[in-house]
Amino acid sequence: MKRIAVIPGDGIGKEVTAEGIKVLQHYLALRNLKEADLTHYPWGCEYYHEKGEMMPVDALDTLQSYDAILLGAVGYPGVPDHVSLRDLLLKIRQGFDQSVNLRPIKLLKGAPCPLKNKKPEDIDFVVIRENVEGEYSGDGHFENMDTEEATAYQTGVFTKKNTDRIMKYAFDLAQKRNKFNKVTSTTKSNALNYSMVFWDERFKSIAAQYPDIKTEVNHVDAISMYFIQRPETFDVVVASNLFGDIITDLGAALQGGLGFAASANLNIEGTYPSMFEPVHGSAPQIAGQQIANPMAMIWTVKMMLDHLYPELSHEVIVEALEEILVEEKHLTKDLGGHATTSEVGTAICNRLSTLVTLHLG
Ligand code: GGG
Repeated sequence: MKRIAVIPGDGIGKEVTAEGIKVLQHYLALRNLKEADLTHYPWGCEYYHEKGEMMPVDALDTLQSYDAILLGAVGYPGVPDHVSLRDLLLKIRQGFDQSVNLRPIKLLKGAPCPLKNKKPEDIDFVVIRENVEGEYSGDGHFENMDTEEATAYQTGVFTKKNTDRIMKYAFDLAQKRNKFNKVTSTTKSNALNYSMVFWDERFKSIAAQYPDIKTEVNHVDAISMYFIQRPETFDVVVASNLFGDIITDLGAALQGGLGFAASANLNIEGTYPSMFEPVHGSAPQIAGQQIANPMAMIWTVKMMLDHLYPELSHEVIVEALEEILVEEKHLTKDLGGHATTSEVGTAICNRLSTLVTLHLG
C-alpha cells in the first residue's frame, strides 16, 4: 500500500484534488492494486490566516515518510503571493531536494490547440526545469529602503552540482524517449553574463558525455517564438527555474490551456518523497464553482503512478482523457462544455473501467 500525503491547498486546488483522488483510487482498484493510504493536510492560505504560517514548522518532518505528495494549488488573495509560494511550494521542493521539475508538453487528441495546422503528433515534448536553485534560490536583499536609493537585489544561484544534475537528467531522458535524441538548452547568456554563461559551459561539458544526443541552444526569447513556430522540432528542453516556469505556461497554451498542464517535482535520488502538482494555480476567480478543469490534476496523478509503480504502464489514463475530449460530452466550461469538475472526474473513471477491461482483461 502506498502512503500519500495530500495537500489540496487553496482555491480550485481543493476541487481538482478531489477528482484526482477519485480517479486514483478507482484506477488502483481496476488494476488490482491496493487502495492508496491518503492523509490530508489542510495547509495553505486558510491555514495561514488561522496560524500565521502556510504549514507547520515541522511540515517536512511530517511529510518525510510518505511515498509521494499530491498537491493541488497554492495562493489566495489576502496572503502575499511570495509568501504563499515560497513558504509552502518552494520550501517542499527545495527542502526535499526535488531537483527535477518534469513537465510534459503534449497535445492530447481532442484538445483545442491554438496553432493552426498543428496536430497531436506535432506537439509532444518534455521540459525539464531545474527546481531547487537558480533564480528561485531566494537569495537577495533590500538596501536603503525608504530612500531614493532604494534597491532590491535578487541573486540567481547556479551550482555545478545542480546544473550538471539537471542537464544529465535531460540527456538521459532524451536517450530513454528515443524520439529525436535531442536536448535543447534554454539560455540568455547574451545578457546574463555570469549565470547563463556558466549554464552554457556546463551544457557543453555535459553534452560531450552524450555524443549520441543532438543539441540545440536557444535564448529564452527565441525559444518562446520557436515553441509557436516549430513545436514539432522539440524533444527534451532543459531550462533554469525561472525560464522553465515561464516557457511551460507557453507550453500549456500549446496543449490547449493550463487545464492540461501536469508536473512532477522529482527527488531523483529517492532520499525524499517526490511531489506531484498540476502547473496551474488556485484560480480564485473560479474557485468553489465546480467549473475548474480537473484534467491537469488527473494527468498529474498518472505521473505519480509512473513514479510509484514504474514497472506498470499507466498510459491508459491519458487515453481516457483523450476519449473524453474527443467525445465532447463531459467537458468543463473552459473547453466549451457544461460539465462540473466532479462530472468530468466521474466520466474519466467510467471510461477507465471500459479501457482497463479492454486492454488488461
Ligand atoms: N499547482 C501548484 C501551484 O499553485 N502553482 C502556482 C505557481 O505559481 N507555481 C510557480 C512554480 O511552479 O514555481
